[in-house]
Amino acid sequence: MPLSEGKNSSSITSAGNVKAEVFSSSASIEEMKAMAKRLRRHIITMTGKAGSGHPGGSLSAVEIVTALYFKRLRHKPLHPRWPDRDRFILSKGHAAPLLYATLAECGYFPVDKLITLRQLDSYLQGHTDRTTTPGVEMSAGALGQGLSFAIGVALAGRLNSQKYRVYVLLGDGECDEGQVWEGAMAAAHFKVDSLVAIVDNNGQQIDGWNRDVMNLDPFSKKWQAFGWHVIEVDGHNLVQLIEAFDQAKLIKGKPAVIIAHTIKGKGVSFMENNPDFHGKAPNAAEVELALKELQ
Ligand SMILES: Cc1ncc(C[n+]2csc(CCOP(=O)(O)OP(=O)(O)O)c2C)c(N)n1
Repeated sequence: MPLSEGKNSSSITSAGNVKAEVFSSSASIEEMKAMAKRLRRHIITMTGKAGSGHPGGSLSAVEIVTALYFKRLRHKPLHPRWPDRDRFILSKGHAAPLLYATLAECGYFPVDKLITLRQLDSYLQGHTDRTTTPGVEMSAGALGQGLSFAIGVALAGRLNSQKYRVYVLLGDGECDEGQVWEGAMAAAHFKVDSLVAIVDNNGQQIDGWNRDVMNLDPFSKKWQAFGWHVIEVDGHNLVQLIEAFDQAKLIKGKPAVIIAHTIKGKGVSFMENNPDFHGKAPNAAEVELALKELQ
């Protein structure tokens, strides 16, 4: 069944098909591109309806999350706490609209819930809450903590002889936080090779360009110096992302980081590289324009 409009319509989702519980990886690149566009439309609609939220850093990470959830992550949308699932940890918790859209498309909860983003009593709050939202692994929003959390989850898997892999998505601005580098040191020290960090390297943070706020360069060399295997990709290229996940799996005795070069606001012309849309929702006219571009 091709990816098509409709509730939980992914060809790879198991929603509505209890026999195929483990997500398969049969989606084609074309199907995944269509899904990426669909996720972008959700992000625009959700934040527009809420009148608040973080579209820029959600849009930049769409392909990263698509490649994981629809190709490489082993998970069961109908059984969110399946003990052997691969873990996806969203450390940059403000990109919650992207994660919610993805989880809904996978079948963790109905797609029509997405428009309840940030409403009182909704389980789709502005930042993630693992106690209320099916499929969310970590309550996040305070930046800098996800890598440490992910190391703990990976080490627990090792202690329990479980085979799951742990993926954690960080923002590049988030890497200004000292705790990220404490985590980086610990992961290498403990040889956490079931761990993959992905940095959404869109070059911007809340107040503008990283190079003006707090320069991170030489970014790749920093990770190498901390003992990580570094892979750099075009973060909007699904093929490169999938290959990077596969390469990371082969690395033994050290953690891997994928530095994904992306564009903040990707896919919507007036949002691209525009820090105004870091934490500002599109108004009604902007929603209309954006959705037209994303047809
Ligand atoms: C500990 C902490 N300090 C400050 C903030 C406020 N804040 C929210 S998003 C953000 C910028 C993050 O930049 P980046 O990680 O690059 O995210 P992206 O550009 O991908 O959205 C900041 C400073 C926060 N959420 N947590």
